[in-house]
Amino acid sequence: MTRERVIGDLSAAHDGTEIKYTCCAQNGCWDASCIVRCETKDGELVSLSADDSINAGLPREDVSEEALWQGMVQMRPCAMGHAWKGELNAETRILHPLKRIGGKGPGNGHFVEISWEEALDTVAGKLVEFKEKYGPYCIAHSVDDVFEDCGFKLAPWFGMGMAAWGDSSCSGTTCGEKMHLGFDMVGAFHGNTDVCVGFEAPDLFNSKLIVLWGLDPLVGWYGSVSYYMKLAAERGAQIIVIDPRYTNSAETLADQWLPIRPGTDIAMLLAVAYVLYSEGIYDREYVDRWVEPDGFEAWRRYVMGETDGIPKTPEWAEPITALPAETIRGFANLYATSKPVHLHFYYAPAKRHLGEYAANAAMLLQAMTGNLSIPGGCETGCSLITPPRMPFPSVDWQQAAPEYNPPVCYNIQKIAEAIIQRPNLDSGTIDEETYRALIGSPPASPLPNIKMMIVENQYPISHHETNKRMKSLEMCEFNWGFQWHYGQASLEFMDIVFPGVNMMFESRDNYQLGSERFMYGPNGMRNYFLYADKICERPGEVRPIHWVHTEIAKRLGIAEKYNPRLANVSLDEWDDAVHELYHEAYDAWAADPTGELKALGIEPKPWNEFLKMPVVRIPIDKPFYPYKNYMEAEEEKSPFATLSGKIEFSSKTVELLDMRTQTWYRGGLEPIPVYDPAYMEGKPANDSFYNPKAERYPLSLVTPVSAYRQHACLDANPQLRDECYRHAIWMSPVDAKKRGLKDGDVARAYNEFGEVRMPVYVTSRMMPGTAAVFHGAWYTPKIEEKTENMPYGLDLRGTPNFLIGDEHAPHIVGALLTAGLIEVERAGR
Ligand SMILES: Nc1nc2c(c(=O)[nH]1)N[C@H]1C(S)=C(S)[C@@H](COP(=O)(O)OP(=O)(O)OC[C@H]3O[C@@H](n4cnc5c(=O)[nH]c(N)nc54)[C@H](O)[C@@H]3O)O[C@H]1N2
Ligand SMILES: Nc1nc2c(c(=O)[nH]1)N[C@H]1C(S)=C(S)[C@@H](COP(=O)(O)OP(=O)(O)OC[C@H]3O[C@@H](n4cnc5c(=O)[nH]c(N)nc54)[C@H](O)[C@@H]3O)O[C@H]1N2
Ligand SMILES: [Mo]
Repeated sequence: MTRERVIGDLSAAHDGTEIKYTCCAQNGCWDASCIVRCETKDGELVSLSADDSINAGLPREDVSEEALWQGMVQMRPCAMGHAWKGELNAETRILHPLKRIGGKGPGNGHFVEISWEEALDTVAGKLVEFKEKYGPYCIAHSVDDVFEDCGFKLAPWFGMGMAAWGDSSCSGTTCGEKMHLGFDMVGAFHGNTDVCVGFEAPDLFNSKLIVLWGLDPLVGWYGSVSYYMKLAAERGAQIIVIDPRYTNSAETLADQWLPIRPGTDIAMLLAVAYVLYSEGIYDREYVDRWVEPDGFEAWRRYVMGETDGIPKTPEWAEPITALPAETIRGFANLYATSKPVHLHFYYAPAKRHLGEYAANAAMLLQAMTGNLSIPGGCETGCSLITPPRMPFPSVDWQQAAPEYNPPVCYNIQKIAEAIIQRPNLDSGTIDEETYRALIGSPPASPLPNIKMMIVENQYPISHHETNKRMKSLEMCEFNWGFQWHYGQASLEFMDIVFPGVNMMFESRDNYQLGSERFMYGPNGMRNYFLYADKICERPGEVRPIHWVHTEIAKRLGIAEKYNPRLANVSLDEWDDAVHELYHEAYDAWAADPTGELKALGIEPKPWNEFLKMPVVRIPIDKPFYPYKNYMEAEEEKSPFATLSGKIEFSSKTVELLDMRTQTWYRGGLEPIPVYDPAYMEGKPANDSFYNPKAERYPLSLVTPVSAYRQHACLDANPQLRDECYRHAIWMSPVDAKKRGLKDGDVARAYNEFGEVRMPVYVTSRMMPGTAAVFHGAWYTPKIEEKTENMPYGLDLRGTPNFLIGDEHAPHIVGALLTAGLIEVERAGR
C-alpha cells in the first residue's frame, strides 16, 4: 500500500465526522469519570480519543503550576476507556430478547430469541403473579439493593421489593467512620448531611507524606487522584505503599514498599499507636480540642497492654505482619514527624476478617497526629465525598411521590444465604432468630422470601462464594434483567434476558450508579461536568434501559407515576425526547436563578453552542480537605456527629448498644479497634492464618481489581485480553519452587469452596506465603468435569471468587469479602 493510499483511506474514514463526548464511568475505577471524545459518522463510532476540553494540544507537563493547583487539567481515559469500541461490536453481543427453554445452569437448557412484546409481557406478568402469590418481599436485585436502597426501580409504585444494607465496596471503612467520627455514609448518599470527608486531588500538593495502605491508585483510582499523586511525588512528597503486592503504584510512585502479610494490618496499626503513645509523639493540641478523653485513654491502655497484659509493641507485631520491628518503629517516627500526612487506608484491607478494626485504627491514628482534617491530610475512611464546586443541571422527571417504602430486610452480602436458608426456615429446621442472624435481618423487619432475582450485573462471579451464588440463582423461580454478552455466567441462570444497551455510548440512560447524563467530575475533582451524549446507534434490537422499565411500568399500570414525561413517547422518538429533557434542564440551570453561576464567573453558553464542547469547568480556588466545610466555619460547631460531639476512640454508640446482643450485626464488636485472633463462636475466619485449615491451604489469596477490567466488564474485550495482559495467579519464586511450578505453567488453585485453573505468574512482586488473582474473569466451565467443590464444572479461566467464602463471623459490617486461603499445584496431576 502506498503512503498516499494510506493517507487517502484515513482521510476518507474521518471525512465528515461529527464530534461528541461521553464519559467512561462504569462501576469500575469508582470515581474516575474520564471524558471520552468520540468521532462519529452515520450513527457509527469511528474513533475514540482523550479529553480535549482544556489544554488541548499541550503535553501535560506543560500545564502551568497554577492550572495544576486549580484542577484545570484533562480527564483522560486509560486503555480501558479506549477499548470500549471493541465491546460495542463484539461478536458475543446479545442483540435480541431471549427466553430460556429448559433448566438453569451451565450445560442446561438453551435460549431462544423472542419478541420485545413477549419479553416485556412475560416479565410484567410474572411480577403480578409473584406479588400475588408470595407477597412484596419475594423480589431482590442481585447487587443494587445496597446502602438501604431497593434496586427494583418500580418498587415505590408497584408496592413490591426490599432494601438491603451493606455494599460491595466500602462497608468495612464506613463502619468506623460512623462509630468513631460520627460520619454517616448512608446518610451522605441520601443527601442527609453537609459534612464532607473527602479531599480534592490538588490538596495532595500540601502533603509531605502520602501513605497508600492497601491502595493502588494507578490501577484502582485512575484519573485525577493518581495523576496528582505522581505530581506530588515530583514535588517532593514521600510516598509509602503498604501492600502484600509490589503494585504498579509501588513501582511507579513509591519511595518505600512495606510488604505486609494480608489481613494483619491491625497489628501494624496498633504497633504504630504504641510508638506514638509511648513516646508521646502525637498532636496534643488537636487531641485536647477534638478527641473525647475517656476513649483516648481507653485505647491507650489497650495499646500499652494495661488491659490485657500484651503491649502492642513493634516487636509484638513483627511475627504477625512479617514486617521487622525496626521498620514499623521507623515508619511510626516518620509518620509522627511528617505532618501533613495523607494516610489513605483503602477498601480492600477492610474487606476481610477484622478489616473494620484496621480501618478504624487508621482513622484514629490520623486523629491522634492531627492529620484527619487539615490541608494535606486525609480522613482515611471512605474518602469519596467532596462537595461539588458549582451547581449542576438536573432533569425534572416529575415522578409521583413514592407510595411504598421498601423496608431494609437483609444484608446484601447475605443474599445467597437468604435464598438457600429460606427452605430451612419454612420447614422449621432453623428458627426465625437464627435465620435473621444468618442474613443480617433487623429484628422487626419483614423476612425476605426471594423467588425472583433481577440480574443486571455479574452477581455469581463478581461476588464471594460463586458456587453458592449460582445455587441461589438456580433456586429462584424466575430471573430477569439485562445482559451484554453471551459467555457470562450470569446469563446461565436467567429466564428472560433483555439485550443490554451500552449506556455510555448507545443511549441517554442514567449511568449505572444512577447519575444523570450531566455527569459531574469525580470526587477528588468535582470542578467540572459534561453532557455525556448518546454516541452511536444501537445494534440489533437493543433498546434503552429507561424505555424498558417504562414499558414494564405501563403493563403494571404505573407508567404515569414512574415516568410521566416519557410514558407516551414512542421508541422512535425516545432518544430525542430524552435529549430535550436535558436541554430543558440545561436552560433552567443556565438561567442562573440564584445568581450562583455569575458569582462563580460561569457564563453559560446557549445549548447549541454548549453541545459543541459540552464541558463546564471552573478553577478550584483552595483545594478541599476532609471536614473543611466545618473546620473553617466561623462558629465552633463540631463536625463530628458522635454522641459526645468529639472523635471517640472508644465508640460510645457501641459501648451503649453492646453489639454482642445485636443479632442484626451478627456478633461482637469492641468499641475500640483491637487485635483479636480469638473468633466468635469458636470459629476461625476463612481468610485467617490462624485457621487450622491453613495447613491444607497455606497461601493467603488477595483478589484486587485490575488495570484491564472494570470488575467483570471487558474480560472478553479482544483489545485488552489478547493484546495487553495474561490473566494469571501471582506467586513468589519461593512458593512456586516449593510446588515445582515455573512461570507460565498451568496450575490448579483450590480450597474447600472451589477450584480454578490458570497460568502461574512467578514474581518477586508477590511476598512469600501469599498469592493474587485479579477479580472479574468470566467463569468458563468445563461442564464434563464436575467435582464436589465445582458442582457446575471446573473453571478454566480463573474466577477468584470461587475461592472465597461468604462467612462474616465475627465480621460485623457485612462487607463483601475478597480474601481467602488456597493451595496451588500443577494442573493435570
Ligand atoms: N481498574 C479498575 N479500577 C477499579 C475497579 C475496577 O474494577 N477496575 N473497581 C472500582 C471499585 S467499584 C472499587 S470499590 C474499588 C476497590 O478498591 P480497592 O479495595 O482499593 O481495590 P483492590 O484492588 O481490591 O485492593 C487495593 C490493594 O489492596 C491490596 N490488599 C489486599 N488485601 C490487603 C491487605 O490485607 N492488606 C493490605 N495492606 N493490602 C491489601 C491489594 O493487593 C491491592 O493492591 O476499585 C475501583 N477501581
Ligand atoms: N474477588 C473480588 N470480588 C469483587 C471485588 C474484588 O475486589 N475482588 N470487588 C467488588 C466490588 S468493589 C464491586 S463494586 C463488585 C462489582 O460487581 P458487579 O456490580 O456485579 O460488576 P460487574 O461484574 O462489572 O457487572 C456489571 C455488569 O453490568 C452490566 N453493565 C455494565 N454497564 C452496562 C450498561 O451500560 N448497560 C447494561 N445493560 N449493562 C451494563 C455488564 O454486563 C457488566 O458485566 O464486585 C465485587 N467483587
Ligand atoms: Mo465497588
